[in-house]
Amino acid sequence: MSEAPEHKLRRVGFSLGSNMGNRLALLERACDKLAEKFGALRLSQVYETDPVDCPEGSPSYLNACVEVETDMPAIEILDFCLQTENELGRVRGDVYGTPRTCDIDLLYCGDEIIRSERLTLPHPLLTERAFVLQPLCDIDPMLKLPTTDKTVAQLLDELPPEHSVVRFPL
Ligand code: PH2
Ligand code: MG
Ligand code: MG
Repeated sequence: MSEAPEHKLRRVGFSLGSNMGNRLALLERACDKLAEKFGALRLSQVYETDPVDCPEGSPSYLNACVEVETDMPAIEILDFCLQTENELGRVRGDVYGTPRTCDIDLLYCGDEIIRSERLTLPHPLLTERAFVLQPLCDIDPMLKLPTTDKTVAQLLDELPPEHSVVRFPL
């Protein structure tokens, strides 16, 4: 009998973003909380990025990606992300893309494909966003998501250079 997916150790990726408050400190705190929960992290570089699909005049973001290994069910990981965002002072606005202290998006859980009311995996916008693909390439440029034959490096290469993503010196 095959193991239930929730009992399998698999690679789980997150996108971190902040465009309000002390952005770098907030990303660091998010990483600390992820490390506390999941143990060793694979960390990308940090990038300063143009806001994409955000209200006019939104401040620029700092973005990064993190990968962990865990057997935790995806929906519990999602709940952990939301709880951590709250702990980091996130207040949800009614308008998409309002400035936030910290956004923690679950990007992928191994080969799981999920389309439920609360969660879509892999993250539906991942393949269109340089602010996610660029840091993912730091972690593993050869990574392939279960819904595409292309590596994240290929996907990034094929994106039009619409939005600036610049390495943020630490
Ligand atoms: N997050 C969004 C919308 N737009 N743009 C950038 N550059 N970085 C983000 O993290 C981001 C965004 C929704 O969560
Ligand atoms: Mg997001
Ligand atoms: Mg989010």
